[in-house]
Amino acid sequence: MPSETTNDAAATDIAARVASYQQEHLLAFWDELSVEERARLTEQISAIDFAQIAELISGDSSDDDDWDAIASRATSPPAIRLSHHEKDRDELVAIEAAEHALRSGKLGVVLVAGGQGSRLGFPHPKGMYPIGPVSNRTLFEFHVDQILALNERYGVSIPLYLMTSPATHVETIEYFRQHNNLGLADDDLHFFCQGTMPAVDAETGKILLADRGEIFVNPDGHGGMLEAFDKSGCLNHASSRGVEQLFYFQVDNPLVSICDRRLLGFHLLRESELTTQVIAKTNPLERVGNVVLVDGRMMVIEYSDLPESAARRTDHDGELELWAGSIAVHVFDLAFLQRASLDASSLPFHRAHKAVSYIDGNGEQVVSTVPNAIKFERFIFDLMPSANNAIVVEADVDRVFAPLKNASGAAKDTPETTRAAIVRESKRMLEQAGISVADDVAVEINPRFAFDANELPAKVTDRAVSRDTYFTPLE
Ligand code: UD2
Repeated sequence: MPSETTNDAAATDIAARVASYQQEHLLAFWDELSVEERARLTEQISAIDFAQIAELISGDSSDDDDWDAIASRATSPPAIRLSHHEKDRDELVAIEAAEHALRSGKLGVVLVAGGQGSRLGFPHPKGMYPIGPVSNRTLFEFHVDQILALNERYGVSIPLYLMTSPATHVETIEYFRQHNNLGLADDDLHFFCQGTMPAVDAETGKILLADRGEIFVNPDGHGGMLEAFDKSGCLNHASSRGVEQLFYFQVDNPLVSICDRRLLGFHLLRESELTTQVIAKTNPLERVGNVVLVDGRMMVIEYSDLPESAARRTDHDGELELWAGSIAVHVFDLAFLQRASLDASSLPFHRAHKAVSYIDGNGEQVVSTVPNAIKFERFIFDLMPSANNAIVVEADVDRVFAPLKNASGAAKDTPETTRAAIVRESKRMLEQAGISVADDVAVEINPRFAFDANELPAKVTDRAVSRDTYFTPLE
């Protein structure tokens, strides 16, 4: 324990801070720590907002919400459906608006890549996972190739803001450095690291130690993007570059349609501050967030919180009433993000019960396989209720969503299912262009080769593809 006689003002200060929140155990091994370990622990403790943690442990949390009551008031959100009856006219106007915004350099892209991919069992940032069925391109390459293709098509340079976490930051930066930013100019690629939150013992509320001189922390959720984007200077950077809309997506989905023109177009036409791309759920209990309207505001009810009776409700046509499944693709109005980032309460913390191994009061490692701890996380979709004119735009799941979540062998969202979806979509494009593909042949199209099916006939000379082929521009 730091003593008064150490003359170390910082140490005395942290001792007082932990004591006033009954977290003295964090300094139980202080006397055994090296100078460096003490400095690191002091830094960690200084960064913790103990009052906030105390409030989160004891106080209200959005997880105490009465989901039965909320779900009973939930209806389907304002939406542009695929089967929209004014589809053609509206859509053309929307796409024109989107292309105008793209050409005018008003778009920026945020990629959240702070997760550790533990379910996938890949010991590197998930974006480095080689997923290309023929090319073996990584998830990061898939995303950057799309941005480069948009740049070429619209004569712009769209800035990419890439969110990492302390666990992925250094390796991600090194990966991009070693690969020449995958072709992006230095000023078009910005990394920012999300914050962390300490985990607490679920019974006692004591903050857990990962080691004798180290507090256990976890990334603060994809909602940490709001604070980190602002604090890192990226928000100002985007604004000073003239960015007005930000396209947001997750690293795990190689089929994502970056700056999707239909999505972006309706977002602009409806003057929405937050527009979410959704898929129509085929199963009421599907494991995706449900985008709903409650008391006039749009929000997400996670599948785990949605009571089964509400999930199964149908409308007069027999269709699921709460049909809109979130695939975590959003367009944010930048001015809305600026406004939200000034309000500390914009995003509540959620509590997740998880198994966390820790160091006990005797300095022994306790390995836990059952949920013994509470982790605190923010979710970016909690911005929805404060956004004006928020809408959802439906997309065809086969065209835009094939997330890589699990290791081979799992029932879904594995490397195999994701690769198969990429091949299916590439095949669809080729066949739409009048090019046939033999069964059991894998095809993959780099968007820099052909952005859509219309561009294929001029570039592919053979009308039939009979062996695995990666369509990519010649370097
Ligand atoms: C998320 C959504 C779910 C659905 C699905 C689509 C939540 C709670 N659920 O489920 O409704 O839309 O995605 O794929 O969001 N990430 C960070 N930092 C963090 C945590 C996550 O950057 O602290 C990133 C992570 O790298 C990944 C993404 O956020 O790209 C999703 O995280 P996840 O895999 O934990 O979300 P999941 O699949 O439970």
